[in-house]
Amino acid sequence: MTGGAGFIGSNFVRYVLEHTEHSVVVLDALTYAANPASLEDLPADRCRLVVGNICDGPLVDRLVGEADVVVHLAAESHNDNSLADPMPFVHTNLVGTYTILEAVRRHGVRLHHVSTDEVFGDLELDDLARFTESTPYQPSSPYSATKAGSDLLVRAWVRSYGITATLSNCSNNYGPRQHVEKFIPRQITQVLSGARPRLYGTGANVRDWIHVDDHSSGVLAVIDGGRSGETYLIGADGERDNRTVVETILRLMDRPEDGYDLVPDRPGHDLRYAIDSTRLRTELGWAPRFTSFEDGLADTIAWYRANEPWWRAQKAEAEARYARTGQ
Ligand code: NAD
Ligand code: TDX
Repeated sequence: MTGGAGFIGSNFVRYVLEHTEHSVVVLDALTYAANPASLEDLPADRCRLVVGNICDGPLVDRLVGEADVVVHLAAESHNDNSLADPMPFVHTNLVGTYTILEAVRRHGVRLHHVSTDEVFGDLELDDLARFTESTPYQPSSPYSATKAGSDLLVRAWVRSYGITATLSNCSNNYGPRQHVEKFIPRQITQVLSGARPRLYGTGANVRDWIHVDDHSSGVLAVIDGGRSGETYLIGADGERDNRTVVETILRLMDRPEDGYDLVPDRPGHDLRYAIDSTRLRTELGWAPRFTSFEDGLADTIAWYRANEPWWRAQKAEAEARYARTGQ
């Protein structure tokens, strides 16, 4: 798999080792977003880390040739970074995915491509509509545009070259081991650092939250039962506006609910994401296990409280980047 030292990747590796008999080889470039500590305690006979870039054709070719299934998660993943400097997103998300596709084509190896609901653009705040597998692509940011492009490359390689590949598009993940640049861990670690949470704009934007372990079980369900060329949406009916999420974090951390700051909005900020996961549930029998967002959030807060050495070094660097835009 690719991207296994990042947030979802490292939780996915743990999920696979716990719930299956498989062994995993992780290809990861260890960018700023990775944390090798996320893999350190795993059994060496079942998880091997190869440090390298998914754009490195010969390396990717060798590793794909040794694999039964390739699960592709490596990406530049943060919208705010993509606004400041889009080039790494074009490189990793497009050229990197192309490099993986050419290797699975040569070796006839099955691919699962992990993607995001952001490829669909956004929904109106007062609309009841949700994204489905047939929603047209209309990405807003350099990040989501490059993820949309990567999905289209996968579909084209299935149709034109006959590779065997499935795709999944998931909503916003939360849980342990997420980089502190992202919304929920940023706010938790603000409070743990004695600072105030930072809410973009008015905090009215809505995200559809899913626990990262439920994303992992969804990906495994698609790998086990999904049909080649098909896309499956993964979501757990977790819609919340950002202000509600910040207030919940403050309450769970015994702080006043109004103890946050409003900061400049993200340019082009998508209003609302919402996933209709009927297909995954009915065709593949998947269901989320974390049905209470508050319980999952409380577990996540407890994890960051107990694991300060894991995140402390990233925090100053991430806040220095936000300071440049006043966010
Ligand atoms: P992340 O930023 O935490 O981790 C990305 C990992 O990929 C890092 O370990 C990084 O070192 C690695 N990587 C980056 N560029 C690389 C390259 N060129 N070669 C090799 N490795 C490279 O991201 P994440 O949040 O864990 O997201 C993982 C995947 O899931 C991405 O494809 C993302 O688009 C998708 N996704 C994320 C979410 C979410 O809420 N975080 C939701 C849906 C889909
Ligand atoms: O400090 C903040 N304050 C704030 O209000 C940050 C970092 C974010 N926000 C807002 C912006 C979004 O409306 O919170 C929401 C979530 O922000 P992010 O964590 O940056 O996530 P988002 O932009 O929604 O994208 C995430 O979900 C889909 C992941 O980062 C993507 O990789 C994934 O594809």
